[in-house]
Amino acid sequence: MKQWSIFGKKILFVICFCIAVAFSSTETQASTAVETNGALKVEGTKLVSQKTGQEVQLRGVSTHGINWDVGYPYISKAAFQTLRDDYSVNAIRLAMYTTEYYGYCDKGSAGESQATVQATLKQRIDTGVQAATDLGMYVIIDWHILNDKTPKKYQSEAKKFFKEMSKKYAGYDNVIYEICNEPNGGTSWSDIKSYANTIIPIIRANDSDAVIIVGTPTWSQDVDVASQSPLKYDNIMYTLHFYSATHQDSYRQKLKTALNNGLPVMVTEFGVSEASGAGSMNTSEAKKWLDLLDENKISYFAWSLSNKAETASLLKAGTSKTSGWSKSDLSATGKWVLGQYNTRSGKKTTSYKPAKVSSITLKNVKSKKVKVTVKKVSNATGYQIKYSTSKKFKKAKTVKTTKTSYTIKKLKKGKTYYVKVRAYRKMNGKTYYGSYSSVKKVKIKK
Ligand code: IDC
Repeated sequence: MKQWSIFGKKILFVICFCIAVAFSSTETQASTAVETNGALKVEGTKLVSQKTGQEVQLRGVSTHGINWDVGYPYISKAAFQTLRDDYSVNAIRLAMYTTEYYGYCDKGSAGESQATVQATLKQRIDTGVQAATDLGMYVIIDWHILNDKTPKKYQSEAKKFFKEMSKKYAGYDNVIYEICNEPNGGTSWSDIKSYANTIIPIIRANDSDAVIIVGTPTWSQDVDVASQSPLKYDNIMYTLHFYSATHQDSYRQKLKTALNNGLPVMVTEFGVSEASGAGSMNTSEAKKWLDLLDENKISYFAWSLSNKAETASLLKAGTSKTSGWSKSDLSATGKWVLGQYNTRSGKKTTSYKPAKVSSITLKNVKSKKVKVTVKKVSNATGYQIKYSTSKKFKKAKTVKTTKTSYTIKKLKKGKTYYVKVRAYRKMNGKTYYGSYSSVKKVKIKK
């Protein structure tokens, strides 16, 4: 018998093991963007998979500056996975400011040495690259120049930085280098070209075929200018940035000119706000932009994954969640942009949240009880009843029931109770709540 039971345990183990393998393999069948496409290359104006030869379009999210606390808390596998699984995001851009906010080249008011600031920033980049890699997402390392205006200003730091990065990530199929976010302040295309012609060979020496993104004059708007005199390297794309409440038809015209001239473009940053990141949203113009980009299979990245109180942020101002955001954790911009991502990538958005309870009735029955009857909500697993002697539900009690009627006991005679009910639904181990019914009251007379 003993022998048998050991044997039995072994069989059980084998069965469990097989089930585990079966499950893990079904999980990996839904393959990630990087599993499907591998390394990328540029062909004509398109981004293409080196593996399949198919055109690839990235729908990405840019971090805010990874230099400070409205940016770096979201560099994690959990955050990126939420974006990937719930909002159809297949790429991340890690925006590292060179001057603002403890910049890589100008630490500003940071109390640490410049070398410490740099080490911290490189550590954050590595966390981001590893998380994206684990999740099969593409990832841009962005040298986020802005107040420094011309990439020439910190060219020697950029040389060192990209040498180190390209050496470290040479074997990664998913890493993309963006060498200068937004040249501005009158920086000419020929200045940018001279910088690019310095940095690109440094990256190429370590990583011969990585895709490299080059900024264009006037805050990366002048792709038309770049298209008249492109760089002489393969696998290069040029940046166009837009903020739809500011940049509209005339800027789309610049894109059309650039494409007509054969320039490969990537929108590594866009917003539905004004160019300042604040102000009003303009979703009808944003829709025109995304339609044009989708038509041309141009990749785009939304600015920014942050809870900073500004229109451009994808998260609700001040939300403390650093991953697992449901729609209610997103800002108006986040809801619109990530909703577009889901729709445009063909993802069906299923809302597990049950409907609001439309009505309830209360009846005081003998022995200080109240019978609560709830109008049935389809798909609800059950109902949560909340009651209190305070109108504001102070010190409220809650009970759950899977039935549409429930009797609350042990109430206090002579008191008035306020009651509201919401439906809940259990899906994949999570509980989703609907909205509460309106409040009803009942006096305990018997
Ligand atoms: C903005 C941030 C904002 C920050 C500001 C200055 O959203 O919180 O205070 O930078 O550092 C860009 C830039 C990007 C800007 C963004 C919105 O690449 O750094 O971020 N924007 O102004 N180009 C056009 C708009």
